[in-house]
Amino acid sequence: MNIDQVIQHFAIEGSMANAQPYGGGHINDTYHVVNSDPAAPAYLLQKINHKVFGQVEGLMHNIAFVTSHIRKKLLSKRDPGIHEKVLTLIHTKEGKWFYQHGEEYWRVFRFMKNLRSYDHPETTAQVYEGAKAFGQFLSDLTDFSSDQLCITIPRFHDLEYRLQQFSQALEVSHTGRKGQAIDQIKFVKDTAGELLVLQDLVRKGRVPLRVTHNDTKFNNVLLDEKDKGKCVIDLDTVMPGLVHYDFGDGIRTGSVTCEEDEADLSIVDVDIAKYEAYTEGYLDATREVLTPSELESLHISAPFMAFIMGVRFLTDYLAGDVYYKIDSPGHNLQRAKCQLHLSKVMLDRKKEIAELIQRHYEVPK
Ligand code: ADP
Ligand code: GN1
Ligand code: MG
Repeated sequence: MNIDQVIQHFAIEGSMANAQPYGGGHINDTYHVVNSDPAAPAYLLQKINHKVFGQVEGLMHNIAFVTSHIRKKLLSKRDPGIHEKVLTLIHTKEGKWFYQHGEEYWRVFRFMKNLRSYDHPETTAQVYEGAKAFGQFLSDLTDFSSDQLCITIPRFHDLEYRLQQFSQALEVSHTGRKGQAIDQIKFVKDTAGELLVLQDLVRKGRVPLRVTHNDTKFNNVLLDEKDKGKCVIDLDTVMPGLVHYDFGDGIRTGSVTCEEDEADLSIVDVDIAKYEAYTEGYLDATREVLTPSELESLHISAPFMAFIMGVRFLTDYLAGDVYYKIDSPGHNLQRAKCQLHLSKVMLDRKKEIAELIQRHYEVPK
């Protein structure tokens, strides 16, 4: 179905002039819809990846619940910037949150024209602001009951489960692909134990399950022209989870020296100034709600997220590129090499990083 036909099913103001592919997400297809009426809003149209998200109805209810919860908070504070601080879903002319045509599922948001995201933030001020917005998102959802949420991807950041998928992919993988990934396969096997500690903390009840975003890639927060953090977007994976997932994925993508798929591993590193800015921003919005055990274990977050992403990219490479969108046949392997290397770099610097984080949550005596 073409975009012109799809958009006509939604209750938009004005009419569509044109639509361009937008953003660099690995899962859904996104389009920027320009309005023929210059006084009417632009829109963001997305085709939801139904192979990845089996329960579209539940997923869309999650987004509607979460955005309405945040909107109510902003209204109660009489926040004047409300339209830029939470996503606005546009319903279909039949009053549904998505339009289904056969196996295609579509949704529309209002496009926030004065805001933008950064795949790779340029300044520590941007990092601080993005982190604070992600932290505020977590704080705003502390009183949101997770019973209302549909689990859109079960065991999403469960490392034991991701390692099982990795082992299964190894069994069925082409010898050629396995041969290309010998070093990464060994690294995953040798390092997994160190990162499974996070799962142990959950099992022992040391850290609580919260309502988390679970995909806090830095380009999932919008900043304004003055680089003020405004709106957290991409809410498909809001589910019960650990603060470590959100804190860690922001660092993995916003406080590093390279892109997610950097081929030159010699330049893959953490940018310590940005790491510190992220920590400061995130804690400025969450310090009041996080428990001592969460704070003390935050330093494991970023290597954990880099590692689990590395495992997932490697699994997809071994399985024949069935999950993520790719630009070339070796793309998932290149992403895996970069993310696994990043997790190693961060584990090698763990003492320095733990001290840095501690400085930001400890109250001076
Ligand atoms: P994906 O799942 O493809 O990552 P996103 O929902 O993150 O999709 O959208 C892709 C990009 O589009 C984002 O990184 C952001 O730059 C931009 N974007 C998303 N929603 C909006 C919005 N409501 N207003 C303005 N820009 C948006
Ligand atoms: C996917 O859709 P996008 O690009 O925001 C993935 C995330 C990964 C990310 C890696 C549903 O997110 O878990 O962190 O790629 N989303 C899903 O870039 O698997
Ligand atoms: Mg996104």
